[in-house]
Amino acid sequence: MNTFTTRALSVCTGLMLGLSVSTAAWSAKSLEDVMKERGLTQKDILAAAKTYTPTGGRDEYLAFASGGQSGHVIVYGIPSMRILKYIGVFTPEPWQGYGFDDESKRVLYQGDTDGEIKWGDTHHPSFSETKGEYNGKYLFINDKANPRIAVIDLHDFETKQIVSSPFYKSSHGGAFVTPNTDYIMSASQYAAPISNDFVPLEEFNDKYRGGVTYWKFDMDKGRIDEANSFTFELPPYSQDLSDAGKNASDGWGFTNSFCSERYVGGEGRPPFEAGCSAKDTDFMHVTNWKKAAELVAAGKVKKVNGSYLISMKQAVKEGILYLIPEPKSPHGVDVSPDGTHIIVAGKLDSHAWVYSWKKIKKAIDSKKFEGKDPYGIPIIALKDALHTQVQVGLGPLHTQYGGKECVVYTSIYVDSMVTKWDYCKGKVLDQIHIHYNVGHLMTMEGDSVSPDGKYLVALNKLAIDRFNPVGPLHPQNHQLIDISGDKMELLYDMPLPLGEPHYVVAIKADKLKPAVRYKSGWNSRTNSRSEFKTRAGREKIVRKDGVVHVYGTVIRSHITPEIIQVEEGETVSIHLTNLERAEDETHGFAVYSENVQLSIEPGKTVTATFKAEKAGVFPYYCTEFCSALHLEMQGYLLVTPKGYKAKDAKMVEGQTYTKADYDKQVKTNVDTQAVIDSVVGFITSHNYKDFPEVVALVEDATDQLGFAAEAQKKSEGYAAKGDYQNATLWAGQHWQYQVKTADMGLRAKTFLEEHGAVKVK
Ligand code: K7E
Ligand code: CUA
Repeated sequence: MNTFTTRALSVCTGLMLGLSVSTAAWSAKSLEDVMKERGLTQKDILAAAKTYTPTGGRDEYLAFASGGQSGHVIVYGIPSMRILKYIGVFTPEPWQGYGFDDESKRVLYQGDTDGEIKWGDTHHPSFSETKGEYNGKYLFINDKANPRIAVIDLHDFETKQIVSSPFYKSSHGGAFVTPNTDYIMSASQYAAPISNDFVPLEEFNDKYRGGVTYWKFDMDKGRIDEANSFTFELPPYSQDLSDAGKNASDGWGFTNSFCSERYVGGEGRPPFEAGCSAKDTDFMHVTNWKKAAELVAAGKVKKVNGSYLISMKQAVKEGILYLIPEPKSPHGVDVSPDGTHIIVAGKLDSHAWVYSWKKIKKAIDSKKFEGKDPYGIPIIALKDALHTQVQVGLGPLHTQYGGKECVVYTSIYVDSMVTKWDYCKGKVLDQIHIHYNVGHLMTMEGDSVSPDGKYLVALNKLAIDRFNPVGPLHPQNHQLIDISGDKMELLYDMPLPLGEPHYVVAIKADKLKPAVRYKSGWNSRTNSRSEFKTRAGREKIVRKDGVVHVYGTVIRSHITPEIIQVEEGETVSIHLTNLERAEDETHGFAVYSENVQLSIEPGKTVTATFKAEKAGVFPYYCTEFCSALHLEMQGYLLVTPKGYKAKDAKMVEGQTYTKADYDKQVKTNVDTQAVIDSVVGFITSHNYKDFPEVVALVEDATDQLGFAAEAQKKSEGYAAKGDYQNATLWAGQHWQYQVKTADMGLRAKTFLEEHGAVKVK
């Protein structure tokens, strides 16, 4: 057997052999044996069967969870609960090169007013919607620590934009979208001066403010339009969560608050927690965004800090801002799919309060108010807004709508429970204990106008004893619950060790159409052709405006150029284009001591710019095990001392080659070509053109074969001149290209075999 087939066999079939051995050992045991051995009950087996996803299987839903303190978004499948991706949003994420390449740094530091903020506290993800249905195009998420909203494109699961509020110093009540994603709501949290100046606490009532921003979203561009966004100035009441009205209540927004006492603790006064929970009720803010948008369009709203700000006075005058009492220290505010009801639960009240939009609207239309708050905002009386109050448990937080009419699920923090109840009739239907202290909870497509129900995920703050101990900081626990029947059934515990997941949203997986590659030379962050796009054979090093621009490429298994020489003190800008088209053929790029880590997915062009401060030798390499000769995907950045003169000496090679070596390599190449020919024969005799994945592989293989031909020509040229050193090396390179061709060819062949390709004439 020749060298190639031996290697190919060891690489390709080793895995399969291993698998069949273990399958045999596994099947020798019966299900009963395994249950006994592992102490599993029938119920466990049923739960396993409902969640287990065999190899190659897909999930019905994809969930996008906030990564809390990590500043990331975590993507996982439901019901398998397998984690699929961490998306870097407000925090660098090295695997994606996010915050390491120039292109993504520009996104990460967008909207960063005070230097380089490298983290965020992500809370609430939400999908873009069309007519209230998730459309699978974009995901938004807020940063509570810094008042920011990020836009993630679901075409490639990358963060594309970050905007920052010019008014707030924190923001919790975002991101919540209006039914056609005209706007993304984001409310402030901790009251603060609207300016960036120091304002003493004595002026809290007069100068500290809250607010709710409606960020204008342009669905075609996939970007927030800051210039046409606007903010309602609100009292310093610690605005909390929000939700946008839908259907019946479309055009309106609802925002909670939790310290309408306007209390400030410290300096010998009782703490915030005492003063902020003194009153029996707080205020729900009701804002009319449609009318506000008209005022903005009509030029009737002034700009403050460069952005439209609707003062409370103007909002009251225009009749677009109201308050309604709500249960003490509320948390979630959730609008029903038909928009007719709004549910608010107070953390310090065991009841969930159900409001009727019809009643609220009637009070607004008939100007029936019980009074005004200190800022002149009309207050609608509770009795004129309330539908019912239901005792759901101690410490209710958030509510999600299920697939059945009037049925909702509320997280009960103190009791560590989920309560299923009927908000139309006002009665509890079922309760389930969870582990432990649930925050948000989520049903499938639960925020849309037509929730699927089916599964519910409880996002538990404390895992305590659920998992193997890993030190004082425990993972958080996402618990999957089957809600398809009358009784809720716990299916699975998933530890999440990345940060506190405040909220998660799940979409039907088939609504997402993610790309497998970029157009060649693509800047993914701006979604346009990169000015640094480089083609094979056109690699170059150009010095311009004091910067050494390296236009390079990566392809299995080399980086071009392999040597970059600069002088100490020069700024180096390395632009790399991945020439691959095959699915999942990403290359990485790291340089010793320079904090460079790029992720170069097929087609992408990315840049790393840094100053070569010190003279020295800096190896660089590909960080993805992309091919058999991945380790050889390397090079040197040589930083010469100032004024360095190259010595007049030749490189001495570590190995010398003879005609015998050359002949041996040529023989191997001939054998390998025979393997390639047989694979090509298989592919072309099948309907491979019907499989885009295979077409991409064939294109890449053809490229590699083209390179192989060039290498062969060089090798033969040197051989003709009797230079067997270079002839052997180029023959070896010829073989490398052949191996990569064969590697892709075999992958294509396997794909065709596994996907029912048929023979063609
Ligand atoms: Cu309840 Cu930020 Cu929505 Cu945490 S939040 S739980
Ligand atoms: Cu490319 Cu390893």
